[in-house]
Amino acid sequence: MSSEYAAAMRLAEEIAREAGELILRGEQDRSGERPLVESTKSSPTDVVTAMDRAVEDLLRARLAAARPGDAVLGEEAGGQAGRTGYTWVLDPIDGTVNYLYRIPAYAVSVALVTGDPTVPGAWQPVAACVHQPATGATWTAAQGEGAYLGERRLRLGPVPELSQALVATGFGYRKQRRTGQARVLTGVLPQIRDIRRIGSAALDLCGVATGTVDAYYERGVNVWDIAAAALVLAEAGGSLRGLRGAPAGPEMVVAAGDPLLDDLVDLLTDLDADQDPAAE
Ligand code: LIP
Repeated sequence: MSSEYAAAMRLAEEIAREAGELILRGEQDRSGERPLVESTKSSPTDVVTAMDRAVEDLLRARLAAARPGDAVLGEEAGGQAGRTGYTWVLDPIDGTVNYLYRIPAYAVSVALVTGDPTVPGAWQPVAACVHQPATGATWTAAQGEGAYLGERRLRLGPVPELSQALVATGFGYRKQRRTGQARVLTGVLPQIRDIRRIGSAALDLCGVATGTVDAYYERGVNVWDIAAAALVLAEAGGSLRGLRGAPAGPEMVVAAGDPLLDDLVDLLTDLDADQDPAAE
């Protein structure tokens, strides 16, 4: 690979791996103690650790040095304007609760996108890295140049029918949202092989690209959770969609290979999975 996007992918991988080393050094320094929770966001269980902030600071510093004109949008520090038309979309630790509980299913997610990443359907990832520090697993992709897990080129295998599909999903942090998600889950579970709740949207989407799950859906994820893994999945032959013709976004993300994607979208549409219950 020699394109500008391939160079950006290599930069994304370099800084994601450096961020992973920072996280693992912190793990060693803590020797079994839980990370420090600095604050919460949408609910008392939606935590931000000191390491979330330190990792995003590191990613931003490296990007400012390497590509000073690009914009940045990060989960913890928000948006920073640029002048190149490109935006780096960062989730310093996707799967923060897993990180807090020392469950290895968390990842550093770094994506370069064109367009406006704050508007669903108005952005396109062109370079990406999802790095899982606890295992070393590293997914990379560049637009039009394929998706990789390490050196292994990823291509979706045969796609099962819905009743045979292993489906990943996740749940939000607010009680009202979770009540609705539980309702939807009771409608989905009898129609599929089984559910997996891994706790990181980025790893869920990379799991679809890798074949460790067949599909993923979730209501309420943010662009930084999915931007990098969306390119990995697309370059592996899968795709993401919302419901009722909408693009993937906070209302709903559904991801799989065809025709399973169509069948899961239809099931979730019938279940009104993009709706929350009325507030109590
Ligand atoms: C997480 C998502 C996951 C979702 C969790 C959480 P975070 O992102 O990746 O899919 O189910 O509730 O939102 O908060 O760890 O960056």
